[in-house]
Amino acid sequence: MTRKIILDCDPGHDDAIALLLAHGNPDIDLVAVTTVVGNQTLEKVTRNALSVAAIAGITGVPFAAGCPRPLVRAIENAPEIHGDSGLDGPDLPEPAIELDGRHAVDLIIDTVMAHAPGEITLVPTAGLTNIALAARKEPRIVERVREVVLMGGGFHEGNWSPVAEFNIVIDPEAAHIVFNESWPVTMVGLDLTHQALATPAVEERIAAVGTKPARFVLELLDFFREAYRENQGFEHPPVHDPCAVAYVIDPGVMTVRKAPVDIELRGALTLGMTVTDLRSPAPADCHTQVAVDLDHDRFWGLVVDALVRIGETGVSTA
Ligand SMILES: [Ca+2]
Repeated sequence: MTRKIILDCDPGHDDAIALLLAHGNPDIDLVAVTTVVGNQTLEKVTRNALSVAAIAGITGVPFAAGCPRPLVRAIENAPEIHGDSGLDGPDLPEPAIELDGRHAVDLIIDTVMAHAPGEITLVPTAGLTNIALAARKEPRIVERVREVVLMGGGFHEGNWSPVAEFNIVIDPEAAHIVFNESWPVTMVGLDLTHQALATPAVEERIAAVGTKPARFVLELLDFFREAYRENQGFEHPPVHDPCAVAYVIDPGVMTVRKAPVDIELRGALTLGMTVTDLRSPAPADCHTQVAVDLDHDRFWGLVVDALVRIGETGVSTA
């Protein structure tokens, strides 16, 4: 059975790869793409999303722009990691599709409410501003969404502070809302995504696909590698966001563990920490789980397979 997802993103090098994976995988039905301020301004990440759609040949899927700033905090972007454009490295084509006229929050609500309960999975790979506002504006989506599989946080690792991850710490109040709603949440955090390294062997597999979208991914990874070497001491870049999509496609690609997670909003040193209670056993009403170990080969196999299926001109979704 195909899984219908809404990808809420801030492209972003790894968001771009997540979008390609979602589009190219036959078990995913990408029903909407929404953007939110994060890696760069809303204007830049939205344009990037449309450019990636042009590269992947995505048509017939609504794209909508969402929140231009976090709920409470000032805007924080990540030019160190993603460059001035938010997607530095490759030449980006002109968008070939128009934005949906709706606000992303309304597109999320409309899409969830138009489908049967349990049909739509939310896959946020950015700050949680849009998702939090959608839950507040139309609380009935919380019961209706099948699950939320998000890239963000970490139970032992941080990147934007010693204990906090970027997507969570840029809008911790939004994350607090999302983690405290009753829907099932899978946190695909840094403990997992720091295993999703684009090694030279991975790049060889992608290069062997030999298409324009595959070369686009290699150009993204070239920039990403340098950014992660300079800023975070990685030899090969961790490619976070497609991990969340991969879990929806094939839960066997990673191990997960049930554990309560809450968001620190007041810590002097720990703002935005995804505080995870790993004491056993998890309470019976626990609705959150955290990703632990990645099957690296299986994960990259999914990405390569999606690129093969996309080919030169993209998979038609119209
Ligand atoms: Ca992202």
